[in-house]
Amino acid sequence: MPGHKMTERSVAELYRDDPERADALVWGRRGTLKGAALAAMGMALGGAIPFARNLPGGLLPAALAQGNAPQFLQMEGKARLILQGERPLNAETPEHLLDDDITPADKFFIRNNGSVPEPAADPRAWKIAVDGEVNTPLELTVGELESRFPLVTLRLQMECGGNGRSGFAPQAAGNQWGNGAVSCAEWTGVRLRDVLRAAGLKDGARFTGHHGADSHLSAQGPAISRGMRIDKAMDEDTIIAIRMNGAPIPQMHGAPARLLVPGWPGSLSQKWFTRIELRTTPHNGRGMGGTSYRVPAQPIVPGSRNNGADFVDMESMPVRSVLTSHAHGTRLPAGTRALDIRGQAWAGDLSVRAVDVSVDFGQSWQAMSVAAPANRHAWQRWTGRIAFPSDGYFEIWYRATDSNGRMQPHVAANWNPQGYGANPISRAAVLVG
Ligand SMILES: Nc1nc2c(c(=O)[nH]1)N[C@H]1C(S)=C(S)[C@@H](COP(=O)(O)O)O[C@H]1N2
Ligand SMILES: [Mo]
Repeated sequence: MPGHKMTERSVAELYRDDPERADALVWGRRGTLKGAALAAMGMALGGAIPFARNLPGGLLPAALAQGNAPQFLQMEGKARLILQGERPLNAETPEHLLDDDITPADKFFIRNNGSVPEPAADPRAWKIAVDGEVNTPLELTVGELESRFPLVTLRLQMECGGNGRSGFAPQAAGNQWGNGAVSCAEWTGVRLRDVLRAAGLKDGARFTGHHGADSHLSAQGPAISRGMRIDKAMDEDTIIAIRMNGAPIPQMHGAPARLLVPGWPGSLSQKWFTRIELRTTPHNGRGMGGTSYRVPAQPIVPGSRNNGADFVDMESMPVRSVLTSHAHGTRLPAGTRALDIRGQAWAGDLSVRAVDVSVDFGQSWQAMSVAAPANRHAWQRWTGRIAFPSDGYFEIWYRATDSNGRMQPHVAANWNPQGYGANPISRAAVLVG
């Protein structure tokens, strides 16, 4: 291998400047890390690698696998979210800020497809129309919704369909989300099914189409307009929300009313909600069809072109976990041998059966305790204690398993052009000493 020609210093520098090239040089073609190269990698990481013997061949240590330094959102009422884009405004919550069981407004990720509308002058007079395949089309104000239908309060996870997209190789189009395009707030509102029943569903009402008040930046027309199968619309946890965490919904998150469709792609949870149509055929709004919020029914060649004709709509989101007690890149005092860690896990319409953690590059796994959800569609708290045999560089690998037994895979699977459904095992680098 070429390592013997390099000084340790140069390898460390190469890792800083061009980690992928450094990795290729260090690992060579044989994929075993030895001698000078191992020492060099340790130096780049800031400590020895006690479990180096388990490091899978060619795997770039998580501490070195970072892209460009992130930019942060600076906005009144918002935490230091990772900025994904300014026009339209998109920002993701760093994993370690997702530690609350109920996501506070300041830590709630932002996903816009267009402009953010001006606040309504009179929120209670905001109108929502129900039309299409119904016996009695309705137009209800937010005030009428509140007085006519029972109010429910639920903790509901909402996750962008593209959460985890940065896990795809080659890179898929769109915001390069890590794991932080997710939230679990406490929402108050009325069940969508109560409102639909009040309008009276005709037999032909098989699908919904959702509309909001925002417009697209590049062209005329709506920012996004998606729809779903009627079963999900009639699920008892699908609501028209009018309060978030006991307060009016912040303007950024869809005031004065938004749909909340937990467990399915966040794009269904229409903000600034103005109208729902009942349809005999799938909705054809912006964000429907082709490769939008759709995944291959049969795997396609990663990086290939595809018009999505054979794709299927993404429905229940795949299982995922976040580590919230310690940020990636945490440095712990020398001599630290035990660490209490925790996080959240969720699985679309399913629940989470297990969360397992490895600190030896996947050689051994340890079960964490997983709490029951506060209600269906709430995320679940996991906790546990891990041990370090010595000082050095470690990676905490964390992996959740859903109630059907499916677990997060080692690498993002089922590549698709717009990058939906990536839920690989996550790795957080920790340096002890
Ligand atoms: N009207 C409207 N609703 C919308 C969107 C939008 O751009 N406009 N974005 C959708 C997407 S893709 C997601 S993931 C969620 C994000 O909600 P948040 O910004 O409150 O986090 O809202 C959904 N609802
Ligand atoms: Mo989204």
